Amino acid sequence: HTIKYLKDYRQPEYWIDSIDLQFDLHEDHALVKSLMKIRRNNEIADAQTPLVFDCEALEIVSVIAEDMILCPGEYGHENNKFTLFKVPETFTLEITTRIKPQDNTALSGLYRSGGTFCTQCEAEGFRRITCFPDRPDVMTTYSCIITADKEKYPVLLSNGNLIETGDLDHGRHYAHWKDPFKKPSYLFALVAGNLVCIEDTFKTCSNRLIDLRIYVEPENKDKCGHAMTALKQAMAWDEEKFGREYDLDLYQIVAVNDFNMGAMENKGLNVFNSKYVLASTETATDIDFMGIQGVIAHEYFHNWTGNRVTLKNWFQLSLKEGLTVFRDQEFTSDMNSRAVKRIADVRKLRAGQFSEDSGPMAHPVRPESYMEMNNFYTMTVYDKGAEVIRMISLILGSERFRQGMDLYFEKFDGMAVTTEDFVATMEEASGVDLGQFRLWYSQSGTPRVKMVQTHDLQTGTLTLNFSQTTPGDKNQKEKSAMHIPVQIGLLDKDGNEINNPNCGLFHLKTKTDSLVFENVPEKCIPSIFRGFSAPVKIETDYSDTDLAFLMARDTDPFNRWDAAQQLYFREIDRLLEKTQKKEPLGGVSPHVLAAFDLALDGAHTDRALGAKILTLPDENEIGENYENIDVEGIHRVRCFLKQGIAQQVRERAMAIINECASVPASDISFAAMAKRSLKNLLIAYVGSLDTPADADFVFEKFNQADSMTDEIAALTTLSQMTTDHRTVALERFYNKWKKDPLVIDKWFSVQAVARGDHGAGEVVKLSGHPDFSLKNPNRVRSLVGAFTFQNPMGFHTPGGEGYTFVADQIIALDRSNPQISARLVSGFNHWKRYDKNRQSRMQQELKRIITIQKPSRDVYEIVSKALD
Ligand code: DPP
Ligand code: ZN
Repeated sequence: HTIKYLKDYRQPEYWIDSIDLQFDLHEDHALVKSLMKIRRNNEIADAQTPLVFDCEALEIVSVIAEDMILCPGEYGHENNKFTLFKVPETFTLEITTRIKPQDNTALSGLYRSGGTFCTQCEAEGFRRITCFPDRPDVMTTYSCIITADKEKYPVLLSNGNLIETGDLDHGRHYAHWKDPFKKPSYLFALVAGNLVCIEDTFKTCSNRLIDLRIYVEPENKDKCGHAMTALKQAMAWDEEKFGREYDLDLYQIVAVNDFNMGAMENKGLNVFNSKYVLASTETATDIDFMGIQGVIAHEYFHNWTGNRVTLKNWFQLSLKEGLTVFRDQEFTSDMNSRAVKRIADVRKLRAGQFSEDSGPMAHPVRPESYMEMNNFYTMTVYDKGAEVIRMISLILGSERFRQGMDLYFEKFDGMAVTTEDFVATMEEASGVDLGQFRLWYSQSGTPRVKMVQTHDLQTGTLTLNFSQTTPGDKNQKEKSAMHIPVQIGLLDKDGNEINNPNCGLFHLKTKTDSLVFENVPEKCIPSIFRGFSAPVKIETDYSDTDLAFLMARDTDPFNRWDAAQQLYFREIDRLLEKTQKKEPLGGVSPHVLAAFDLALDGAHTDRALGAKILTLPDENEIGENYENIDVEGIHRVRCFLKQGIAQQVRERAMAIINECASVPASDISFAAMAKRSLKNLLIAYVGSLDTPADADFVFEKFNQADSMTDEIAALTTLSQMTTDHRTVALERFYNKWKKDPLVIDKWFSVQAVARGDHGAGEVVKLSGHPDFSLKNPNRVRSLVGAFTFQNPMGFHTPGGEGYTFVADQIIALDRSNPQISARLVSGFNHWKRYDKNRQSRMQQELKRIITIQKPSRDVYEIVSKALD
């Protein structure tokens, strides 16, 4: 397996000015005819330069160059490359290939999902359809004719505009599509199936009427309304916030059940995992509704950040993904609650990206090398990439950031560019120097920032002493100091903001630096990294009292939540030390209980934020604080803390649960969602006490539930209890929903994450359930993925049964779908952070995985890095 390096990037040797594709779809194969107009790139190629295209898993049927039929000896076809040894400066080339979509279990290229043909070409799937320079800097005009059986596949779709349709002999028909915009091959798409659509229109800022269509299987027609609403919101938002108008006259979305990713932004024809389209309040949770709104918007925003301006090479992936995640985060913030969105994103970043940054797959936001590109659709590229854009917008200010974005679109529309082009444009538009800031793209690892205060009350001088370090890793042994934006405010003893000229944005650029505030004669509390102004690990000298004060009084809602987290972490750390010393745990500290109580008061005014503040960090988030992870200790201590709190607040919790009970299931306004989230959180606290009366109470909530949000929340709580209601509820839920695959995914997940202390037996048994299948990525994620990543006690069962189970699934999956298999492997990435027994068992499984016959490149890359 070869490694590709950014430093080796060269321009393509041949350009493809246009490609006319024709697909003949049949039950056991598809014929793909591709007619290309080819032009030598004289900047780097000459008459001696062979033409080399990518091709994979396809049979070449015929090759015609300039009307001349070539024999197999006149072109090369080996090692996934198609070669013409000598070609003229410009010529036409027609290649016909035969592929087997029906056998394509990797779900990359052209494949079948149920009765529907669909494509996924990002990153390198187009080469599994036809021979082509399958790289994002080759931008081409596409047309596409699809022919298929009319009865089985009445709907035939591709990118761009529909030119013509008609009937053919033998019950077949065709559709001819043409995309006026040049695009890289990864944005090509085709769909053929028996689908129905819901339709709507959107009037753009220049009064153009756009047709909007969402295609689904007939039984799902009544579940698309929310996705359509989200699409129209996203279109209006992008006009208002970024001045971006949609360009084609038609925008199509297709939902399919079998999909490796969340969704795909193909030009004018997004293909979606049905999980991010289909929703009704009976079948989808509030989190699902939010997820749909966010992903629909994300793919829509790609039309400008990704499609109109695309990537020079895959190392630049964050150019479109970091930027588009930033855009979808801003959209969600504007549509709902900025603070709540920020908290959710930071939790994800800390638990997922920080852990990636400290493991064997650590890489910069702009990676320097990869073996398999699909392994680099990571939280570092996406979420840390979005943080980098957020910091740029903070440093520039929103007005100059917008000017920078305008200039970016103006300069690079229709081009394939780099993250460096982006940063340079931001500098050009704003006059701000981002020289040192560029390290965020090239240096891996999470910086640690320490803040220590010295306050001289006599002179009224408050000094904040900052220091930063980033631990070395394989990418860079020594790390340079980063440009870290620190958003700062000062609070007086009553929680009022102190006006001081040094409040606001502080630029930490050196290893150590101090910020001095004058005229602060009284005790005050600094609030730093407001809104999580930089993706760093923060250490402070706050006392528990300071944290409780910030949790109650900070005017920055994110920092109120973060102070609560720090308070919980400290309490957990204290308890963890006790369990490790085998001392009795005693009780929960009174100041933590008092702080929780106070937050419960606050939850009356902002329920959504209240629910976040009252949520304990999960076991992964806690583990991330320790170099050596004590699986049982963390589990035990967290349960202890949760129960301690529950005992204390039981009565008040019951009152709030009742108060929030009245919201109608059909109401999916943010306020209604907030009520449900607070109520269900408190039900979970009560359930953690696990008495028979609590079990009856939660079971009653389960039976009364009229929305999926409430139903799954009660089921989740029950599934962690010892009551017999657990089995009854799980069975009842299954029988009620067995026809709806997205709901059955939830049923698998609930059980996959519960009762890790019972070992891995339940999940092994579930993998034998008739509804479990390795063929459907959502199902694999819902059982095996949830178990691996969200059930530390189960996955890390000391006897190793969890490891063996997951490794077995990885090995089986690697034969059919390497992308999904490789995702699961990363569950073993942190093996060196566990005790000796677990280390050796995990290492053993990694070795077993890599010694199977021909592991995929995807799995090989992750495992070899983990074992290194
Ligand atoms: N479909 C994936 C995304 O939108 C990859 N482009 O992030
Ligand atoms: Zn994306």
